[in-house]
Amino acid sequence: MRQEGLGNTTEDRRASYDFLYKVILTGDTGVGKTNLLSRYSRDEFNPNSKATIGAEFSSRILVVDSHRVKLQIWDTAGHEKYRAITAAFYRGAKGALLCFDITNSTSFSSLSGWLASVRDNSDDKCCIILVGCKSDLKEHREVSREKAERFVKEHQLYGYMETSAKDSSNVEETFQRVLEHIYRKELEDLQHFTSREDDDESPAHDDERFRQSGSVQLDGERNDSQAKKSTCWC
Ligand SMILES: Nc1nc2c(ncn2[C@@H]2O[C@H](COP(=O)(O)OP(=O)(O)OP(=O)(O)O)[C@@H](O)[C@H]2O)c(=O)[nH]1
Ligand SMILES: [Mg+2]
Repeated sequence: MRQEGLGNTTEDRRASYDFLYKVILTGDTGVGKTNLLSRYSRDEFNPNSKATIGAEFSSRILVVDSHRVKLQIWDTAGHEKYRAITAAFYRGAKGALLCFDITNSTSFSSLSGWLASVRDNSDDKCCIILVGCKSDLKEHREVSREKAERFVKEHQLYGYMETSAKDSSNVEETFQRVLEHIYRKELEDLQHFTSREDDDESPAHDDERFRQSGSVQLDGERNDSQAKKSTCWC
């Protein structure tokens, strides 16, 4: 990961970022959300993880173009009893990983409910990606890739990825796809906003960084020292 010299001390550099995007993980209990996040943020897998209570978050900073982008990722509890409160954590989310377990068809059947809740409570332009977890257990598969892809099309989601927190397959790639999409959308919105300002002969927007940006290049590699974890008990 490229380290930018934005601060004077290591602590400053860790704390500083240009953009902050909130991303949420949602889906039935036991599908693997917590392990997906712990694999991504700390490169850890726990075969005996306990059900999440309320919500927890981890952060990771990546460099996109020359900008430091902080992903604040909220892992919400899938258990029915937390349903009402977890929806509150969706507020302001620019990205959502809608998770199910490929070995559990019930978790796939629940997706419509989770999706409705995300759409009701998150940012209007929230990028929602469908994630089939536990891809290392293909021999126990209950949900086909085709079925998942049909769901994506039908509900106009951003895409479908199959991941394994156990063997790390596609974990990095899934978060990168979401980050890339959010960043592009934000860029388009800002360009639209600045071009409208130019049309109005208003003073130029002072954020030239966006106008100079071209394609999205993700230089971010895992940097465990930057992964933070917090818990929110509800
Ligand atoms: N084989 C395999 N097991 C996994 C994988 N991801 C999670 N698990 C296991 O599935 C169980 C549940 O995983 P969690 O990550 O705690 O599930 P969760 O979605 O966070 O569940 P809640 O917190 O209750 O919503 C644990 O025993 C994990 O070890 C995976 O990719 N492969
Ligand atoms: Mg959990």
